[in-house]
Amino acid sequence: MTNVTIDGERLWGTLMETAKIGGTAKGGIRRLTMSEEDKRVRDWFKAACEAAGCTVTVDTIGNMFARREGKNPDLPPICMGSHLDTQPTGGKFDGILGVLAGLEAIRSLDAIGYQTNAPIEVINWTNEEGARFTPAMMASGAFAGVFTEEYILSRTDREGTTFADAMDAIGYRGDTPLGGRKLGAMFELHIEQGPILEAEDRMIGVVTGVQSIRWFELTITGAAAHAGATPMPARRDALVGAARAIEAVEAVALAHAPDGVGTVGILECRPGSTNVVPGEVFLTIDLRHPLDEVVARMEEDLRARLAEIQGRLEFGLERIWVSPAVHFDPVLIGHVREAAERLGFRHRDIASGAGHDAVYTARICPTTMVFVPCKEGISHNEAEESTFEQCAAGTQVLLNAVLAYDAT
Ligand code: HGY
Ligand code: MN
Ligand code: MN
Ligand code: MN
Repeated sequence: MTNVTIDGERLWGTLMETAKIGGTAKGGIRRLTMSEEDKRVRDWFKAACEAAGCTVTVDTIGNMFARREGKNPDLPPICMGSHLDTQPTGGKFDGILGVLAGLEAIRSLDAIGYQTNAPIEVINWTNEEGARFTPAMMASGAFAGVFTEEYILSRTDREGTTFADAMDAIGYRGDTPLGGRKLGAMFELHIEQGPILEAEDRMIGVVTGVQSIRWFELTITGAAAHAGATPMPARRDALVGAARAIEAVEAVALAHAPDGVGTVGILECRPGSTNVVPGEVFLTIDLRHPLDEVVARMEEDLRARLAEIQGRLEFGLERIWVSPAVHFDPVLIGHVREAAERLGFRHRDIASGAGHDAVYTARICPTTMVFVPCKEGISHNEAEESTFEQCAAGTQVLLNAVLAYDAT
């Protein structure tokens, strides 16, 4: 198999250039899906891929596919990719590295005129983060047939804007039908978003799978009342109920330690006035564990604890997303491990705490991931950092694993 060497400088240049699109004062990125910033980075990605000789198509929910033909057009494409959307206070690497590593791989192949057997596709999956529209990873999920197109188009953000309207506002509703076509394989490069690789001084994570995830929305209804004239025993204070619910989420996670995690990420207190006892609170809950059956037990535990604390309040708990644990393809995992080995990078097998689009592509084609470290495991934070060496190493392993698979 020919060695194709990636150009770390060129890769790093694309990371730093795109980091300016939606760049924040603290050095992070705010690029919510289907925002003006998302449009600009999508335009950048399309132009860069077309300049590299790819044809770029967009499907009906905005997923972008940059295709480089191989010797045999009948073979299903070997894909690389991830997501260009970010959290509200996201970092420069989460998702973006996986997409730009795919572009760098294409550019490196072009530089020596290497033609793969199978076509190569670099994918930008819409709305991996689930920050503006829930759930997360919903567009790769729809491509894999888990969510319908109607469901995706109808999702609304906290301002009430539908996904369809937001997508039309930036002109990224494509005409390529959603899904329904075979992918040959998917390799996703991503930062670990946790501390293990850095702590063990390892350059590469050979990712074996992704843990189980459940998302909930909880609406707590009490009674708005006057902060001065309402005696304490007469109150139905929804925010006090929310405080107890948040404690319950933490207790559920700790009761399933060390791998159980629980997070309340959004809290909206209504009406939100200094001298009004809160009548209603909306909050979100994210429960995770490596095992599906344990996450199911965590949900039961949560429901029992909420029933105990609700008192004279109404608790409306709705489960809005279940993402079962996923195990990646052993053959592709082998190619990643082999590539890391041959390149002399310290590596280890690792399961992913974070969700990724690879979770859903694993349902429709052989899939795996490559991890590189990030500083102190910090992610979903503007301080997220990875290094030139780590990004270059991950991209070289990604390309070598793809070429090894293409040669089989
Ligand atoms: O939620 C996740 O794990 C992913 O970052 N969207
Ligand atoms: Mn990500
Ligand atoms: Mn993320
Ligand atoms: Mn992810």
